[in-house]
Amino acid sequence: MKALLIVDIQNDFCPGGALAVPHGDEVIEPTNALLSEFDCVVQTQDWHPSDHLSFASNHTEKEPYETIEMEYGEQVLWPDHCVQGTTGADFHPDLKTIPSQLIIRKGFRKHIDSYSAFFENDHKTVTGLHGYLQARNVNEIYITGLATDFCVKWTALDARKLGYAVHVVEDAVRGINMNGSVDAAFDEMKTSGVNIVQSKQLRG
Ligand code: VGL
Ligand code: ZN
Repeated sequence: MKALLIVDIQNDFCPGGALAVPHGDEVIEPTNALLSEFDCVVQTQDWHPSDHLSFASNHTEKEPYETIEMEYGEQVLWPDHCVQGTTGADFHPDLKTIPSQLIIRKGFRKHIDSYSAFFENDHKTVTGLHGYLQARNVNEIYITGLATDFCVKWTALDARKLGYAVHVVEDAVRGINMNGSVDAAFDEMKTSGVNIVQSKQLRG
């Protein structure tokens, strides 16, 4: 059984948002077009408390995009984004969310960021998604959404580690791109066995 996993298509990651991914809204149309091809559709939602420690504003003398050491390793500091209950955290209004069967919220623990849909950034704390997918006999995952070089990449790598067949839909993802991080993300994903596909190949 295959699943479509739609990562973080939220206002704050789209143009005009607090952590806008360049051309982030371009992932919406190809994602919507794929919905009818899947019997299992899951979305993720970045969902931070306002005192989240991934926000530069919650550290003294730190600017967005600087890094700090957290207990689990290096952490990029971000502009405040996807704060629980705000419009920025809402899904983009053009994304068709009605077919989604499960919404996984992540990043809600103050002390730990969560890029992957499976594990938080300590690579230990689980989101529950793996249990859900196992219970539904999913063994193959197609990923769309934002951002290629953070949440999409970590979701794809963890899915491979957990044994899923993983496809990233290239025309339905966009990246933040810090120092070539989008190209590096595609390299890392391919090396781990992620298959790169185009949405038109999947539309029946
Ligand atoms: C993301 C940075 C911080 C993402 C989430 O969705 O890729 N990136 N929070
Ligand atoms: Zn975040």
